[in-house]
Amino acid sequence: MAAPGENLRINSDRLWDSIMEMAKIGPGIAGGNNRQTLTDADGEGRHLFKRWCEAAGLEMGVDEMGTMFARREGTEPDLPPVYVGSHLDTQPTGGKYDGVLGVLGGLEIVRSLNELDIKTKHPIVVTNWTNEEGARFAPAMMASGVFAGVLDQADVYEHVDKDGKKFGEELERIGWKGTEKVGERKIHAFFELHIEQGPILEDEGIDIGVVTHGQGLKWLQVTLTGREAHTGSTPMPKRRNAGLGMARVIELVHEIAMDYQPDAVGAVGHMEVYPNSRNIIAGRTVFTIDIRSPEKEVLDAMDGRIREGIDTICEALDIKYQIEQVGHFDPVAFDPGCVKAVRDAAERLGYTHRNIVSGAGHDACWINRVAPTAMVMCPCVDGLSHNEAEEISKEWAAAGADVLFHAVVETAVIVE
Ligand code: HGY
Ligand code: MN
Ligand code: MN
Repeated sequence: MAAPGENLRINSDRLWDSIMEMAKIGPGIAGGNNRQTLTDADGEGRHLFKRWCEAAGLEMGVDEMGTMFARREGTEPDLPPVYVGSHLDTQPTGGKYDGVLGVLGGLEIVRSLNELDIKTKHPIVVTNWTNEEGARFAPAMMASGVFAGVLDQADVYEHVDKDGKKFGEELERIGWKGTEKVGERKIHAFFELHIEQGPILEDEGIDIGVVTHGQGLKWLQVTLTGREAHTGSTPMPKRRNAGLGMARVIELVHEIAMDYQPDAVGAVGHMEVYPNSRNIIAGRTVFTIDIRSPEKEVLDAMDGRIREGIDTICEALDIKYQIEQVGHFDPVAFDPGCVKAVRDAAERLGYTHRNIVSGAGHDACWINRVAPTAMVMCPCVDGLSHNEAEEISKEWAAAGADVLFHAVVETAVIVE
């Protein structure tokens, strides 16, 4: 006799169609998406998600960070719900699946439960966390960070994008600032389905990543100040070249990350040069260093060495520097019970699986601080993400959503 729900499967066509429908909102220039947080496109995507949730009989709540919580009632409404979700905002040159798979995978679970007329003891809440990417407004995982009590809401409301627009004002402008206090919801467990955003699962031909840990991250925003001068008539020894300083720091970050292989990573993805004129030596550069490691000691060691190196580089070039930490979380270990539910589901469903450490940050990394949390990963083509060419197969999406389905309903407890 099969255990309750043993043969549950999501409807993979419906999931895929929903992902493709969402992908039409905030199209990129190369087949992916540019649906950055709190833009009109983000607002449009939120409305579509809300319509779908209401069509599935869910009750929508929105908190003061704009995070969306779509609730399916349980037979015991007073029990804390099982939350399942991710984010709908994308990078400026993002893919169709990063975050979206996790939100719509959660919605697909509800749609399937409705279709099968299955009830669960605990309510289930499908979640869209605001500003996971941190591309338009730093830091990443912003709303989940406020929910977990590690970021201050009033502070992040004042964070500005490159055009000087404030987060709090943009949230009001798109009409998605809710009234619910952030972080008051009680979470029985949280599950997040996400593409791996790396090459391991595809290279090894494995369907499911059972995410045991998430690596730690630091974002250091550096401002170098030299002196603007003529690129033609200024003798080399008299230059205070902030552009050269940035180039040397970028090389330094790479070299230091290479010292801690195979796991540490480091790069500079955000760079601004002022005045950015062909024949003016850069007087000021602003850029963000992104370093990560599964080991806190390594992350701290890289941080320290980079700061020392910046001091040496600036001394030699006679330029000034400021360093501001604009993002940080230590490596996380996900809840063993939830991780087991994911692993058992993959096993039961006959999917190949392996333990994996998440290279990317996710909302689950913060929610893990306030509730038992785990993640399910599926492969992506060439391990590529944060690139409009990001691609997955329908089968990978279905396998991930099936495993998510089982882990969620097992935790929410099916009512016979
Ligand atoms: O930066 C990250 O790891 C995530 O994609 N926001
Ligand atoms: Mn993501
Ligand atoms: Mn991302």
